[in-house]
Amino acid sequence: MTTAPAASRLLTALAGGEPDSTPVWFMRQAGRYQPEYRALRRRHGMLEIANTPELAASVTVAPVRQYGVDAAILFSDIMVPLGPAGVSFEIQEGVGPVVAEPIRDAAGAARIRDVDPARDLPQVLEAVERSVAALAGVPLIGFAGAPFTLASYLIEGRPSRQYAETKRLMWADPGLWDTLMNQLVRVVGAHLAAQVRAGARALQVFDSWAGALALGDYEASVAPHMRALFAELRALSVPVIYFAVGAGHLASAMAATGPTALGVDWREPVSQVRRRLPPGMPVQGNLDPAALLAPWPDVARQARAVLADAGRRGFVFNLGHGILPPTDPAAVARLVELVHAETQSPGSKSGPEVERGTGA
Ligand code: 1CP
Repeated sequence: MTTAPAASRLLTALAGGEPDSTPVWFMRQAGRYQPEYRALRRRHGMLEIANTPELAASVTVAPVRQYGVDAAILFSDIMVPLGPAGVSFEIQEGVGPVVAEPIRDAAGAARIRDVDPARDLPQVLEAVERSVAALAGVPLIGFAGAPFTLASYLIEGRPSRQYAETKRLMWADPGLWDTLMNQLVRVVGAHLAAQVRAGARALQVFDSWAGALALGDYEASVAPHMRALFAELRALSVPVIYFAVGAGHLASAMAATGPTALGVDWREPVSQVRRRLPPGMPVQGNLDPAALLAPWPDVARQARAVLADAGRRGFVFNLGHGILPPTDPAAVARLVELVHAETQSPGSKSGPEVERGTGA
């Protein structure tokens, strides 16, 4: 690394500033809706792609080249660091992560070991390095699952709707819960720090399922661990986005744990969530992912409504959750163009074609 990275719309917005156009990227921007990804998946498993640096980097970088998004997100999964932590799992077709031996007791929690990413996850760090090199200044977002969301997979053993076992353990054995959460903070903290050292310039922590918790339970059993995690991440000096689904009731409690920015879903307008956040905290969101399945005039109308509501300062355009598999990639490209064109500041001369891939 010889030169300072170029200024970036994403980083400007995450610093609370007003970029030349609103930055846009999408959760799950690399995935099933892309014919190229589906073709690759016919030959390789999801985890095989994530664990093969050349493949992971090419899948990571593709949406920047194809759609002109302002950031890439590492192609991996929130479960990946749990492998070397001692958890045996697979990603089942049409299901998601399935854990061989769900954690229900102290012996189970004690199986979660520390992870040294340089030793245990070198292929992921190589994927980060290769992606960063190919991105030519466009920032790479590193990520991890938040301890609660990881704990939900570890305890339930698979995707869940009720999180009944997770809540049961949280209430029945607070000591065991804290032991497990502390250990997950260690694993996640080490994994995120290693991604930044390998070149990631922003981080997103996915607490996708935290919205299932009552506010009091979030504050008592999750927030202290998030505070510890974000305090540790501050030393990395990169912005950290904290995201959950269906978690409007948790917005101010989540913001108080110390992330740089909050990722919000589509259920509430950004302006309304902002009233519950510290003044100036950057926000990312929040077009309904299903909107991208609608005819273009509906996509455009809803995207414009998000932009008008959220404003330009400290705002990163995204969906409220991941891109849905039936989405047309052409609609994704068109949406990126719309966001850039509609938010272009009067003084900036370069259009979307010029900007594409430069990271400016
Ligand atoms: O075979 C496949 O292609 C399976 C689909 C898939 C993909 C493309 C899975 C299984 N994981 C991934 C990649 C992935 N996972 C990324 C890639 C980067 C990008 O966004 O482009 C990321 C960021 C994740 C993170 C992830 N995995 C989350 C957090 C984001 C979210 O969706 O809320 C979660 C909850 C998971 C678990 C997971 N992995 C896979 C699935 C289908 C799921 C969700 C299962 C469930 O409903 O609980």
